[in-house]
Amino acid sequence: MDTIENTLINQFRSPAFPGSFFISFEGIEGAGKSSQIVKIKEYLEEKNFNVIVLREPGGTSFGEKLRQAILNSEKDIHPVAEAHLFCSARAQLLTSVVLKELAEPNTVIICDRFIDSTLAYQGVARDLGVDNILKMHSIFPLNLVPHVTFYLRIDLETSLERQRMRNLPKDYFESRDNSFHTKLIEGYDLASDLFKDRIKTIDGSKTTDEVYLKLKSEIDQLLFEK
Ligand code: T5A
Repeated sequence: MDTIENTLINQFRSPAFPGSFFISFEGIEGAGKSSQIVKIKEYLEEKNFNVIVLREPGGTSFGEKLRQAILNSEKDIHPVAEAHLFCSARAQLLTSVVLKELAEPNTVIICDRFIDSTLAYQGVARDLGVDNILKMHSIFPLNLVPHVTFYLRIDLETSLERQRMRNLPKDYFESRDNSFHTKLIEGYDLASDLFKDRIKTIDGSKTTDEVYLKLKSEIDQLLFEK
């Protein structure tokens, strides 16, 4: 169907560097992204890839400053300002790191969060609308998306339980109420539906080892079986 989202989605593409891959991990707080990224990095290094792990917002000194400004903010930031801050950090990361590193052969960039976080957090949970977030990403370099995205899906109870166990102070987004986090899951489900070919949904509520095995098999298909 020719919806506004479909028209906008046609503008997105993955960077074209044969032999190098750009992978992102997504999910709500406590989904297990950072834990799995450590293991996948090790696995890919054993396979002789040059692996670079980045996080969003961050990965450049400019992006890290924006990260501090957003996540430590004690006052509400207007959602439009929030979305533009994340896009600014992303544009900088794409041009000054991602595109340069992917030009090197045999490189895998693993990014902890990317465009789908903005779709879920600002587009849906902060009510800006998915089509507005897609429009913001419709020009270069923001129209570049990963080759594959692993969405580690957990429910709200699992997220809250893992945060309780970790017992760390809550940041700008973690301190929001349960309805915000429920909308995040809706946002991620919507993004997965819009970008069916790119986003692979993995059950993040399984044990760390079970999630890792599933990811490894998806990565083997992407990198070694084509
Ligand atoms: N944001 C970001 C936006 O709003 N818009 C955007 O465009 C972008 C890019 C970033 C924040 O910014 C927002 C989203 C975020 O709120 P962050 O610090 O990067 O902040 O936050 P998170 O990515 O959410 O970090 P977390 O550490 O909370 O989540 P992870 O990385 O998914 O989870 P992880 O691996 O650290 O695990 C959490 C805990 O659970 C345990 C771990 O041991 C750990 O204690 N765990 C498991 N326990 C049982 N079974 C498993 N399978 C487990 N996997 C992990």
